[in-house]
Amino acid sequence: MTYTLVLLRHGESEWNAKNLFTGWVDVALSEKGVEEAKRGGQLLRDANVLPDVVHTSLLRRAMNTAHLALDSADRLWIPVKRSWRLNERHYGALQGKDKAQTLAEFGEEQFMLWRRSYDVPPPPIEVGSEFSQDADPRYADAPQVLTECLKDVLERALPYWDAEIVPDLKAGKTVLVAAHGNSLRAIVKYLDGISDEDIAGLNIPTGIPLVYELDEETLKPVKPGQYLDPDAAAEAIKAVANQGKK
Ligand code: DG2
Repeated sequence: MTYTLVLLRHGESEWNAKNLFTGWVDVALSEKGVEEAKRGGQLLRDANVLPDVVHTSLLRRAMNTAHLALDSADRLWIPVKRSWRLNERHYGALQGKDKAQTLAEFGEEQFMLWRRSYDVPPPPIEVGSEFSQDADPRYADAPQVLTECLKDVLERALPYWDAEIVPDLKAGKTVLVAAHGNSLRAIVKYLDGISDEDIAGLNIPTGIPLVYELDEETLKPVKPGQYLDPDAAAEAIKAVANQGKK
């Protein structure tokens, strides 16, 4: 027997469209992102992959994507669990900065180190600055986070995986995780056992469900995760990889 896990990156956000580093800044979905989220739900419905529970972050682009996708799949009634542990990686002092300008200013090596290295965080954001979340009440129960690398994201996501997601999987529920480019990269790294070096090359497209069948004993994938629209996913992955270079 296997358990079914669906990973869904939110639809395009307004800041994805503007090519800005977002992190914990709580931006809305763009119009295109709303359509992507709805289509993600249709893909689930067409494939008859029907979530029984959804886990999402505290950021509206993921929460609204979950809502729109589940509405399209006629599963809006399922329980929703939210946690800051599924938030996007905190992008530190890069939050609010233009990706292309950052690339031009710091060069490709530093840009890619900040964006895709496993263990190099961007400089911390200044407390009290425009794009900082230090006074945001939704994080009252979280430690203060001023920047994160992917390793930090995995370390804060894993306790949530073990405590909240695994029990739902073991109860036989089809679990939807509606989250972000980097929080999902962390989960995929863990599930697929991707090395610290190779994870730099993994990008996740917006709005296309990625379906895993997990072994009931090991909770590891029995085969590679499948995007429900593989052609669209392949195109969108290239575009994410090239962000900044435009
Ligand atoms: C993006 C990811 O996060 O950016 O924070 O800018 O998935 O919430 O839109 P998301 C951001 P990259 O790491 O791909 O540059």
